Amino acid sequence: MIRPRTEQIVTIERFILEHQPQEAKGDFTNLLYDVALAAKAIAHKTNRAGLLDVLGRAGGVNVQGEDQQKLDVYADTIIYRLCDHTGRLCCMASEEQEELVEIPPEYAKGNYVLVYDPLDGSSNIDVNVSIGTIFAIFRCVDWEKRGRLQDVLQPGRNMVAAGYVLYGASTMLVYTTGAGVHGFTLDPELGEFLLTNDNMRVPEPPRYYSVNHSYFGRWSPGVQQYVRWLGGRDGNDAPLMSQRYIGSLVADFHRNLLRGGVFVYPAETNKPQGKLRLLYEAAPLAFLIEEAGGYASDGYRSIRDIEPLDLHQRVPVFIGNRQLVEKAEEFLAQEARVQAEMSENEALTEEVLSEEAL
Ligand code: AHM
Ligand code: MG
Repeated sequence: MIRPRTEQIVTIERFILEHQPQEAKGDFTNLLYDVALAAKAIAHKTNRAGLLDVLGRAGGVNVQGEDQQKLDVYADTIIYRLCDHTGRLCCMASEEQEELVEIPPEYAKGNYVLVYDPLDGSSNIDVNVSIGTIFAIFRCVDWEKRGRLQDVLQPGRNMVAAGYVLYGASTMLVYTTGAGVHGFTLDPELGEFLLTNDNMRVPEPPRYYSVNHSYFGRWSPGVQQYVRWLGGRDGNDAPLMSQRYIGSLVADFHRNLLRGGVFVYPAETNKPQGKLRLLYEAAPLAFLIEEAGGYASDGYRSIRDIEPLDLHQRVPVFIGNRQLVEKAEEFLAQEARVQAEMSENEALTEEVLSEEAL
């Protein structure tokens, strides 16, 4: 096997160290290593999922009312265990845990906060389709009273780092600390993440749009029109794109980041806030896409500006190349204008009718 010369090999440790802010004390850098270590442990387990008989349901149901898979439980536990006693964090929040994840008081000494979706796309585990971990780091809001819910319920704009791990044909860790987006691939022989994608930018022209078309009938007219536009069926100013949807957010996002495109999970009649979670899924990916030159919106405003009110809050998501996401905002603004006009007309008609009845 031909290996690059040693001086060309950049490990994730070396990269993080060389790119840490000058004032960094090391806690933040080490926290990223901890996450990378958890990612290796999860990758090891997912690669052997069938062999180790860890497939199938664990029997529990998570706070979203969905069945938990054994690997979800493993991923959730390993991230907690690798990060709870290091003294770098004051609390955590996980998509798999209903409440704020507290850290034993003797270790809750750090000023950082970790939020994570331990294993996203878990319904794909049984069918051997790529899955992922999503994470983000905040600073606590008040050093004196750190470890409270307020530390977690911060807008994505306050994140100091965000990233994901994709367990696919190879395992990749992609992260940002606000200075570009960088991707590392796990070398299984070395057991180390090596820099493979430095300073990733979402390319133009975009190649793919990703949406679950089977929900078409549950979308608002504005979203329906937008998705028709994406597919070139409404107007002729959309870039020529293919439709691709894996149903694993990290995998769909990663492909679109590399090839250009937009991922859409809008509000539906039966899910008014869509499906994806603001804290563990949408906001971290929004940070990454902005750092890569793209944009993420709930259809009306940047996802990074939304203040979470609840740990498990959901949000409609439009994320990808900026002009494609801004086009969604245009369609939804137009829809809002039409609705406002209709309600105004209805009010006028009612007024006229009631005057006539007098
Ligand atoms: P999960 O957090 O329960 O794994 O669900 C999130 C997943 C995302 O990875 C994916 O984008 C979405 O659900 C797919 O949902 P759907 O099957 O409704 O299209
Ligand atoms: Mg998830």
